[in-house]
Amino acid sequence: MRLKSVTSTQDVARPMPLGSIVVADHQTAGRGRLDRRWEAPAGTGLLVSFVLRPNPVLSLAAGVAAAQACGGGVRLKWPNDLLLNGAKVGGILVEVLPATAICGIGINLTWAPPGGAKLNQDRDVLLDRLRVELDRWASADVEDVLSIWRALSDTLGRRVRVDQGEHVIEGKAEDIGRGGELIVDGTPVAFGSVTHL
Ligand code: BT5
Repeated sequence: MRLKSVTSTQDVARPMPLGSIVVADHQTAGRGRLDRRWEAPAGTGLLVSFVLRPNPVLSLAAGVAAAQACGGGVRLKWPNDLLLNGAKVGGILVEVLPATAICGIGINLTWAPPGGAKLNQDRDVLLDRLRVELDRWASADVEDVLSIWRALSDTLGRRVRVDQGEHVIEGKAEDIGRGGELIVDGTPVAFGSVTHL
C-alpha cells in the first residue's frame, strides 16, 4: 500500500495481515524507539513498514537486509542504526504484536538532518531490493543472521558507551549474543543507546 501522508507507517500497518507492506511519502508523527522522532521532509526518504512473523532477532535481520539492499558501504550500529561513513543514514523500529511484528525502516535518500547521512538512491529501486533481502533474512537461520550482522557491524571491536537511563555501561563491544544482545566486556547488554567512543 502506497500512501501520501500518514501519522506513521507503523500505525497503518498495525492491523494488517502478514505480508502487508505500507510505504508513505510523508509521516506527520514518524517515530523511533522510546518515543523519539523520525524526521523526514515529504518525498525525501524511504519510509516503510512490513508486517512479518515475530522473530527474536528480527531487528538484526532487518538491519542486515537493509544494509545489503543499500549496498555501498552501509554498516550496522547496534542495535538498530544504519550508518554511512559513520553517520546515521537509516533506522529500524520493530514493534511486536501477539501475532505479527511490525518492522519499520526509514532510510534518508535526498535529505538528512544535521550530522546524518543520505543515500541518494531511487526509492522504488531500493524498496524492491529491500523486499527481496527482507524476505530472505527475516526467515533465515539465527546463526546466519548473526554471522552476517557481525561482518556488517561497525560496533563490534570498538569501545562503546551504552546508556540505559539508570545505568551507563562502558567497555569493549566484543560480540553479539544469540538473542541479539551486545556483549560488552563479557556482559550481555539487552537494550540502550550506544555511543561509539
Ligand atoms: C530509529 O530510532 O532509528 C528507528 C527509526 C525508524 C523510522 C521508520 S520510518 C518508517 C517507520 N514508521 C515510523 O514511524 N518509524 C519507522 P532511534 O534509534 O530511536 O533513533 C531516533 C533518533 O534518530 C532521533 O532521536 C534523532 O536523533 C535521529 N533521527 C531522526 N530522524 C533522523 C533521520 N531522518 N536521519 C538520521 N537520524 C535521525
